[in-house]
Amino acid sequence: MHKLVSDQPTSLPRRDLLKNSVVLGSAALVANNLSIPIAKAQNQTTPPSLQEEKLVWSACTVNCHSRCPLRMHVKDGVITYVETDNLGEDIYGDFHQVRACARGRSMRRRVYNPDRLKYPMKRIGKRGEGKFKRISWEEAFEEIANNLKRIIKEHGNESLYLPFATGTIGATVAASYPPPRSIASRFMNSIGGCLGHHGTYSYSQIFEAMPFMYGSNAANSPTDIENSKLVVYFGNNPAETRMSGGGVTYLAQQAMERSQAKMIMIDPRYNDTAGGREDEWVPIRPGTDAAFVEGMAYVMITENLVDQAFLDTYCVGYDEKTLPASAKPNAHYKAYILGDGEDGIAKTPEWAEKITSIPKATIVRLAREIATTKPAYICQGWGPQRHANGEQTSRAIAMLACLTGNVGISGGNSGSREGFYTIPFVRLPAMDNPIKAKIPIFMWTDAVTRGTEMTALKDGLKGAEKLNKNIKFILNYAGNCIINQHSDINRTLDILSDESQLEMLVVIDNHMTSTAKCADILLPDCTTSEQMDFCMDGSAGNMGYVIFADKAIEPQFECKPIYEILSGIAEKMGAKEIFTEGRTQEEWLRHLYQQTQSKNPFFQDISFEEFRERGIIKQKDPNGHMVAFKKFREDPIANPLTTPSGKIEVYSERLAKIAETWELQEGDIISPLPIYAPAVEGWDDPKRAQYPLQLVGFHYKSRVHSTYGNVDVLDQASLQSVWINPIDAAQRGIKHNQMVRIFNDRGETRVMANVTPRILPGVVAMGEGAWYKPDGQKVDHNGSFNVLTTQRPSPLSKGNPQHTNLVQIAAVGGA
Ligand SMILES: Nc1nc2c(c(=O)[nH]1)N[C@H]1C(S)=C(S)[C@@H](COP(=O)(O)OP(=O)(O)OC[C@H]3O[C@@H](n4cnc5c(=O)[nH]c(N)nc54)[C@H](O)[C@@H]3O)O[C@H]1N2
Ligand SMILES: Nc1nc2c(c(=O)[nH]1)N[C@H]1C(S)=C(S)[C@@H](COP(=O)(O)OP(=O)(O)OC[C@H]3O[C@@H](n4cnc5c(=O)[nH]c(N)nc54)[C@H](O)[C@@H]3O)O[C@H]1N2
Ligand code: SF4
Ligand SMILES: [Mo]
Repeated sequence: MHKLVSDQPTSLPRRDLLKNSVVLGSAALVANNLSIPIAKAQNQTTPPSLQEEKLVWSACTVNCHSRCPLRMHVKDGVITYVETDNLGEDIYGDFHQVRACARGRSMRRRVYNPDRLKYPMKRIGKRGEGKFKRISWEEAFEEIANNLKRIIKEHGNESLYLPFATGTIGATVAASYPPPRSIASRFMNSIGGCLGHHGTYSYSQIFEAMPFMYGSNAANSPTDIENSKLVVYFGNNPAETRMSGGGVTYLAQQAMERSQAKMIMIDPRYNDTAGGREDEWVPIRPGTDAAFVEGMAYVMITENLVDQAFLDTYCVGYDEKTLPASAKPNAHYKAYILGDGEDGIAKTPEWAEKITSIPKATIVRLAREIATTKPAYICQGWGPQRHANGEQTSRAIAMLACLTGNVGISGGNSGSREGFYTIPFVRLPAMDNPIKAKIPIFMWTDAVTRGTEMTALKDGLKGAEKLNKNIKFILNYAGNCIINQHSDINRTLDILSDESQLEMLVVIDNHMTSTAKCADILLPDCTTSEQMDFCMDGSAGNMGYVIFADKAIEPQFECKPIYEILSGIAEKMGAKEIFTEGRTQEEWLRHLYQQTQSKNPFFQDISFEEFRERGIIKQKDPNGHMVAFKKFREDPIANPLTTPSGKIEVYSERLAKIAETWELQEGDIISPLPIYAPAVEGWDDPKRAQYPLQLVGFHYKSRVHSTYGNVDVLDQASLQSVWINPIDAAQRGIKHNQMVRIFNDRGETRVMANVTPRILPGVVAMGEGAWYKPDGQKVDHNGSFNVLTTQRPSPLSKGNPQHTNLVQIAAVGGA
């Protein structure tokens, strides 16, 4: 008989538990959590009570763009205490310690969490209801393989899909992303391939746009700030998004101390990176950075402050001298700024003030300061680009680096996000995907409902002119982008509820997430602590590192490592040999390490066992600080960029062609110039009459997206809230800490108001990633962001514009 499991035990009173706890990360906290069942270690021969405490190197492999070593104290098969890197110096730049943040240090609470999935399960009620019955692994493998075989027969491999899923991005064998090296891709490729995707949820807009200008996204490393006189950050918040000891925030801070560089922070929010360390905070309306740059460009041009020699030598299309022949007369940047271009509008500081809300006197003053303080590290986070007009914004910010000649020099920067060095290491080969069609990663819901209508010119398909099939099968390993992290949760739930469209959703996770609740088959994976792996791509500016993430404890409950799970399905599909090549997980690790040793002399003297013992290996970039486009700057003829002209394309002929040939939706703007474009649902959208507040998101210190979102102590350390200016709050009768409703046509969420002058009036902000907790009436009660976001993609990359939203806010119980 199958045991009925209606949902997992998610109802531990987390806030009550905290009454007994004081210190974040202290061992005492475990005692308070004893109500959480801890599975007894399997395969043990020594009675647990006789075991000595052991110390095992493990890692936090989530997608925060850091990677951190964790040193697990293990007793009686249970992790009792978590420490971090204790090797190397406490001095910046000298192989400093890579210290985990509070999230990684709370790993026990993720491993021993009441939301932990325990057994393979099969959906019983309707899809999304969260009702499951327990099944055996054998039944799970059979069920998945039989459906896969049927769907491949009926619809072909092009109807299979792997969504964006970054839960174990730092792992090596267990890596969930990116496709060229993820284990899920290897599985799909071993059974004939699947529909591909391009772009990411992180940086679709900027990564698509910048290559049109520079040929790449390269940037100087943050350590190079020690050679800068000025740091100009556009929507960059390393204090929250690059928090760890290996992360950028520490390096940038130390570098600024060395060079005594001033820091200007441009952000609608007074973010934590400003946090008292900034010289100036410039609050700006979301989506209008390009207009700010243009107002400054006007001042620089009219006051003769631009670096004309740089623009003449290295750029195409700044003025008439270098404008490509195919362009219309006066289609150059300078004419556009001075009002001699097609729109006839001079981009004066007065013009920019109306759009950005930055006072014109500030625009004039900052233009003079940025143009005359060199070198300047002009850098953008990915906040400004995660918008409906994000492609235009990201290039416009880079234009400031070109106007001031800061590209290709030490202490300067390209205007892109910080560059970093990683250690070359051989990864699990994912094999080739025979299916060449790729959808924009954000548009998977469209590919479920109208895939066969999607085309290259209308929907940004790559590798094919059109799709032959809608998506019918999704394998979601270590991702929450089906529900929590994808836009417009209510629309997605509607789409998934029609089981004739998406025929099967397999979810492999550690926890009962909102995505897991929609699974047809739900499989419990091991955490990083329960298996042996390498943790890759760690970087601290110009220092790279790799971590040996050893197995600290036995798999909990009936969990299996992903390698065994996918091997099990592959076996039923007759593809086990192709998938495993006859190796176990440990054999793969030894094999990959051996290959790395033969390619990278750095590892030759360190044996596998020594690496295991040592835990972390650090290496400095042999080239010192990374300086993007250095060779091009030194000799642009000998070292051209990879753009068609070999130069920086201020005017892009390729973009001009795209703008002419693509079928764009009304309101979508692609320009050959890096200039301001109004955003759909931006500050001047007529919809503001109904929904007057611009809502931006930010990546929050208490979570990594939704991961760690169910760890009680983290939740308490930084509560979920919506930031609202006292002026907007007073107009709505909202008090600090009061519960409010945030809503628009797509949905509603409820959360506490944080009434604070740290946000521009007319703008509200909320951390993304809080777990979706609906009440059955489609209202979320946990400040889960994506009930409010749209699935309409941005124009060029067809990326996620999740920071562009119009909403209204009202006090709960208020008028
Ligand atoms: N509104 C809004 N939405 C956003 C963003 C935003 O700014 N605003 N940001 C976007 C961005 S940049 C990103 S990168 C995406 C991130 O979206 P996702 O890639 O979905 O990231 P997470 O929410 O961290 O989900 C990771 C999942 O992996 C699971 N997991 C963690 N470790 C393991 C493991 O060892 N094994 C298995 N099987 N599962 C594991 C976690 O439990 C979690 O369910 O979100 C995007 N969504
Ligand atoms: N703690 C933590 N760290 C993380 C993550 C996490 O979830 N938690 N996620 C990781 C991942 S996958 C990613 S992709 C990165 C994300 O890194 P980012 O995309 O850079 O992070 P965000 O917080 O979305 O945006 C950075 C800042 O931009 C501001 N901003 C938003 N819109 C605008 C605008 O129009 N103009 C300007 N000037 N500023 C704007 C926001 O207020 C915010 O302070 O972070 C990584 N690091
Ligand atoms: S969440 Fe990021 S910074 Fe924190 S411990 Fe994990 S990898 Fe390190
Ligand atoms: Mo991301």
